[in-house]
Amino acid sequence: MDKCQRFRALLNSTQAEMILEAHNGMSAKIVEQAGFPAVWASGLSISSSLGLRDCNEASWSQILDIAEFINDSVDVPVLFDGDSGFGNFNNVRHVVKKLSQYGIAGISLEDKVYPKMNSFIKGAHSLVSIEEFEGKIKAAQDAKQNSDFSVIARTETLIAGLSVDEALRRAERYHLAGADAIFIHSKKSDATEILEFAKLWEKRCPLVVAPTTYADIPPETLYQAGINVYICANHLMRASLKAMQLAANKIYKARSIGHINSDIATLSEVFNLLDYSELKDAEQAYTPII
Ligand code: SPV
Ligand code: MG
Repeated sequence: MDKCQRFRALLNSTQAEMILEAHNGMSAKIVEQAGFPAVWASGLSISSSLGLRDCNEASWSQILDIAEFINDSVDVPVLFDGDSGFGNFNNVRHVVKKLSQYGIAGISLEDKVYPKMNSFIKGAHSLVSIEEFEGKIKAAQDAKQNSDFSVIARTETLIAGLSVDEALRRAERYHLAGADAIFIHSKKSDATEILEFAKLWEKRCPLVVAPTTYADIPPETLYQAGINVYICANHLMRASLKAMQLAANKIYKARSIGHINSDIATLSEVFNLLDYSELKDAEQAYTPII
């Protein structure tokens, strides 16, 4: 099965599949080695690691370059966070064509205006019309170069402060427009509105969530409610931020790197992760002995 087919199988899995964020090739390898079945190429995490804010400050091609590194680093499928599509339907089809040429397994597109703002930033989160977003879903489906590439429609209805009924109305239209799954997002600290949505959705198609703010809910409870994919959306970026701050402060304070080794990865660990031994083998195979 290729990566697109494997991701499709995850969407239809008989358990809640947890997938974890990566923001570069190294973090993607860490996700894969930990055992996760897929990588979430998070817009927030990629932007943050570039030193930029999650409001389309980075261009679509800068984000795509990173996604290509992520995808090349792992054998597991990558789900790309396509924000609101980086413009109109035409930008969507351009991006989807590139993603599917790279072998990326799918895109999540959200129904917010462009430029978008991260869902957890207080303030207005304006949605585009249902008709405009239906056009983006259709454009994505028509542009994909692999028939198993997944197009996930993410509704930000609840983020925008609207009702579960409105979220269902939008999700139903997106489903009919050809979305392979619905990503329902919430910023509440409990899962009540997500569970209500899932119950009323009645498994019309797979559901995806990112329970960043209602993190205590067990994946099994979500699965029982009809949710198939559980995205841990930003946790390696946040782990690295803390680890890097601790190391930087410790080194600065001590004016020395002598005592920091037990807090950080060894160089051997770096070389193992990046498989330097393969290069040695390749050298032997490809370098002529003169
Ligand atoms: C991301 O990881 O960029 C997401 C998820 O879109 S969230 O930040 O929760 O909106
Ligand atoms: Mg995002």
